[in-house]
Amino acid sequence: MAEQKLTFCRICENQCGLKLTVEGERIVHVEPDTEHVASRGFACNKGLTLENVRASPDRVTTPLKKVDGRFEPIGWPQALDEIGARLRAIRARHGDDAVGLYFGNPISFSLLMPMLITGFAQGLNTAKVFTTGSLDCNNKFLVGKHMYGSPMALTFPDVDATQFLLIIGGNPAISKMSFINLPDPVRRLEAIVQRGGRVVHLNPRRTETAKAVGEQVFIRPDTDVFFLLAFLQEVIARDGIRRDVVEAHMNGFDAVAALVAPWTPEKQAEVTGVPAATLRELVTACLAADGAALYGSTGINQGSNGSTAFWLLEVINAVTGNLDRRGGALMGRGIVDYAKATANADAKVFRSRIGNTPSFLGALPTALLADEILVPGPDQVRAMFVISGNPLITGTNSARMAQAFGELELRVSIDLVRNETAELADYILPGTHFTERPDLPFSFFTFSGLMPEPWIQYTGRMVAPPGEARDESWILARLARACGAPLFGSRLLQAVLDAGELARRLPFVGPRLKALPDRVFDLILRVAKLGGTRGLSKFPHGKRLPHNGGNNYLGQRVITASGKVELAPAALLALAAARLPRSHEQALGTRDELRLITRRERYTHNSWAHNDAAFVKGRRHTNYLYMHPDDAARLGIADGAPARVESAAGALEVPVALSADLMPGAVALPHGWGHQAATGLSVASKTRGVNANLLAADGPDAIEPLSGMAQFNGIAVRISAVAAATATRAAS
Ligand SMILES: Nc1nc2c(c(=O)[nH]1)N[C@H]1C(S)=C(S)[C@@H](COP(=O)(O)OP(=O)(O)OC[C@H]3O[C@@H](n4cnc5c(=O)[nH]c(N)nc54)[C@H](O)[C@@H]3O)O[C@H]1N2
Ligand SMILES: Nc1nc2c(c(=O)[nH]1)N[C@H]1C(S)=C(S)[C@@H](COP(=O)(O)OP(=O)(O)OC[C@H]3O[C@@H](n4cnc5c(=O)[nH]c(N)nc54)[C@H](O)[C@@H]3O)O[C@H]1N2
Ligand code: SF4
Ligand SMILES: [Mo]
Repeated sequence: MAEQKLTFCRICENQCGLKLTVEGERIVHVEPDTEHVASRGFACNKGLTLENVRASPDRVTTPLKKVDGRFEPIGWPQALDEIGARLRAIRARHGDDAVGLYFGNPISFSLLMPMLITGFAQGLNTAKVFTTGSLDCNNKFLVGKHMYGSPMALTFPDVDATQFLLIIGGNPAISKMSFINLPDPVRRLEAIVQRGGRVVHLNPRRTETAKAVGEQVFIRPDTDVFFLLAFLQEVIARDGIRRDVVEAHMNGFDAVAALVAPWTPEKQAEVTGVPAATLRELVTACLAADGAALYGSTGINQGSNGSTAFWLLEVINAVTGNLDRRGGALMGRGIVDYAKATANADAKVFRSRIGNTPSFLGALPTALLADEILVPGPDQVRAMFVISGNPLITGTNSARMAQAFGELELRVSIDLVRNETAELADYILPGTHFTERPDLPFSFFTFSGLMPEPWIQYTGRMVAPPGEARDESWILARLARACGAPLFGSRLLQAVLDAGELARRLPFVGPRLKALPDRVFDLILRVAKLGGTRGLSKFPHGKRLPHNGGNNYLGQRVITASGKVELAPAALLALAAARLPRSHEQALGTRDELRLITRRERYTHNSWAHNDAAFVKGRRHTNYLYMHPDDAARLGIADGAPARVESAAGALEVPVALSADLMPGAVALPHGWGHQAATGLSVASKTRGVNANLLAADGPDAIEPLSGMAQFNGIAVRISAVAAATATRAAS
C-alpha cells in the first residue's frame, strides 16, 4: 500500500522539504512539501528525480571485490576481514601515514557523517586526510578562523531584508547557493528588487540568475581580489566607515587601510576590466543602502587568491557597519555554538612531505593527493579509502590522479555506484542513499546556522537500503574494528559499538535496538530541549526557530582572544603581501590571454548526476566549451566545432558552444564529465563529455598557501581549432 512520508533533500544546502510516496521499499513519487517551514513547496529537478539515482540499476548492492580485473560480489564478513588484514599489514610495514582517506561532498550533507569520518581517520592515526574543502571553500574557513576566532564562524547575507546585494562568483538560480540555506533563491532575490533594493552580479559570465534578476557587471576571471582592494579603498576614501562600530568592536583597521591605500578604482580597472566609474557607483549604492551585503562564492573561492578576496569582502561588510545588522551580513548562530566548539579544530597542524605544505582543518590539500601517492619515500600513501567522492574526476590534474590511484596497494571505495574512482578499487562497499538514513539538517549545526529562517526537522529512514547496502555509520564502525583502528582512537567507544553490534544480532531484543545515528540524534535533540526525535516528529514539516535578526554578535558572541573582530590578522596580511604583487603583475601581463572558468548546470551535479538518462539526453549528452563569438571568430572555431584546450597541466578536446553571455577572454567548461571509462555507470559511460580537471594543475605550487585551495577559475589556456581529420577521429 502506498504511504506518504515527509523528509528533506540532502543534495545541496537548501535541504528542501520533500513529500515522498512510498510503496514497499520503492519511492514511486516525489513532490515538494508545500507546508515545509523553510522551502514552502520549492524543490529542484535534482531532488524531485532522486529515485532515478537511488533505485538505479547501477547501485552497488553487495560488497564487491576485484578478482582478475573483474568485480565479484562477496559478503560483508569477508570484505571486512580481508580489508582489515591487508590494511593492518600495510600499517605494520609502512606506518600509519601510509593509509590515506578522501572524503567527498555528498555525504557531508548528513549531519553525523563528517564527524564519523573524522573519527575513522583519528582511529587510523593518519595525517593523510583529503577532503573537498580544498576544492570548494577552505578560504572561507581560513578567514573565519583568523577574523572571527573559529573556522566555523561564518556569515551569510540577510537576503530577506537587504537593500543591496553584490553576488561575487555565484549562480543561485542553478547552484541554489552555498554557505546559506535559501530555498527558492531567485524568488528571494526578486523580492530585493521589488522592495526597491539592488542585486548586482560580478561575474565573467552573465548567469541564469543575472538574466532572471539584477544587474550584470563583468569581471575578468581571477581578478576579484583587485576589485575588492579598490572597493575597500574607495569606501575609506569616501569616509564610508562606521567609526563607532569599528572602534568598539574591531581591531586592525589601520593595517587593512594601509594595505588597500594604493588600490584606486583606476588601478583595479586595468586588470579587472571593471570601469572605475562602475566600481564607484557600486560603492555609492552600497553606502547609501539601508542594509547592504557583499556575498562571495566558488567563483572567488576557486581562484588563486580566494582567501585574500574573501577576507576583504568580509572586512567591507564589517567596516561599513553591515556586519550583524538587519539587511547586512549576519553571523551564523546554531542550536549549539558550533563556532565555539570548533574554535580549536585547527590547533594541530601537520605538514605534507610534499612542499612542506601545512594541513588545514585536519586535512591536506587534495591537490597534493597524487604527489602523496606517487612520490617515493617514507610516509608514501599506499592505501586509500574514498568515501562518497570521486577525486579522479573532481580533483586536480585528473590524469595524474588516475595514475596515482593505479599505483596503490589497496583501494576501498564506499559509494552508491561504481564511479571512476571506485572502478579502480580493490573493494567497493555499498553505502546508503540519503533517503535510506535518518537525519537532522546539517546547516543548523556544522555551519553554525547559516539560515536566514532557522528551522529544524527530524527525518527517519524513508526506505530500506537495497540488498546488502549499509548505513555508512555502520560501515565505518565495522571497518574501524576490522582495521584495529578504534573510532576516534577510543578503545572504549569502539568496545561499546562492538557490543551494540553483537546485541543487535540477538533475537527479539536486537531488532528493537535503535541504530547509532538515531541514538545520537535523540540525544542532541534532548540536550537542545527539543524533546528528542519523538518530540520533533510532531513537526513533520520542520519546526521554525527564532530568526537571526542581527544585533546578537558584536560585543556578545565574538570568540577571538581579544573579544573583537580582527580586521587585519597577521597571517592574512602576510599572505596578501606574499602573493598580490606577483598576481597583479601576471594579471597585467596576460590581459589578452584566454582564461578558463568553471560552470555549473541545472542537469549536472559535480560528477554524479550524469547517470540519469533524463539529465543527459539530446544536446546534454556532452559538456561544451562556452566561448564568446568574437573569441571563436578570431580563433576560426565555429559553433559546435571541436576545439583543443591546453593548460600547463594537460590538454583535451571538446565541442564549442558560442555564447555572448561570456565576456570576451573568458571561456567556461562545466566539470564533472568524462565518464567513458566507468563501465559501472551504464548511462554516464555513454556520454561524450570530457573531464575539465585534466586542465587543473596539482602540486604544491598550484595551491593557495594556508587554505590549500586548488584553482579551477582563471586557468590560463591556449585554444585552437581541431583540424577536420582529427575531429572526425575524436567523434567516431
Ligand atoms: N573543475 C572543477 N572541479 C571541481 C569543482 C568545480 O567547480 N570545477 N567543484 C568542486 C567542488 S565545490 C566540490 S564539492 C567537489 C565534489 O567532489 P566529490 O565529492 O569528489 O565528487 P562528487 O561528484 O560530489 O561525488 C559523488 C560521489 O558520491 C556518491 N554518493 C552520493 N551520495 C552518497 C551517499 O549518501 N553515500 C555514499 N557513500 N556515497 C554517495 C556518488 O554516487 C558519487 O559517486 O568537486 C570539486 N571539483
Ligand atoms: N546544479 C548544480 N547545483 C550545484 C552543484 C552542481 O554541480 N550542479 N554543486 C553544488 C556545490 S558542491 C557547490 S560548492 C555549490 C556552488 O555554488 P556556486 O558558488 O553558486 O557555484 P556556481 O554556480 O558554479 O557559480 C560560480 C560562479 O562563479 C563564476 N566565476 C567563475 N570564475 C569567476 C571569477 O574569477 N570571478 C567571479 N566573480 N566569478 C567567477 C562562474 O561564472 C559562476 O557563475 O553549488 C552546489 N549546487
Ligand atoms: S535545491 Fe538542493 S536541496 Fe532543494 S531539491 Fe534541489 S538539490 Fe535538493
Ligand atoms: Mo562544493
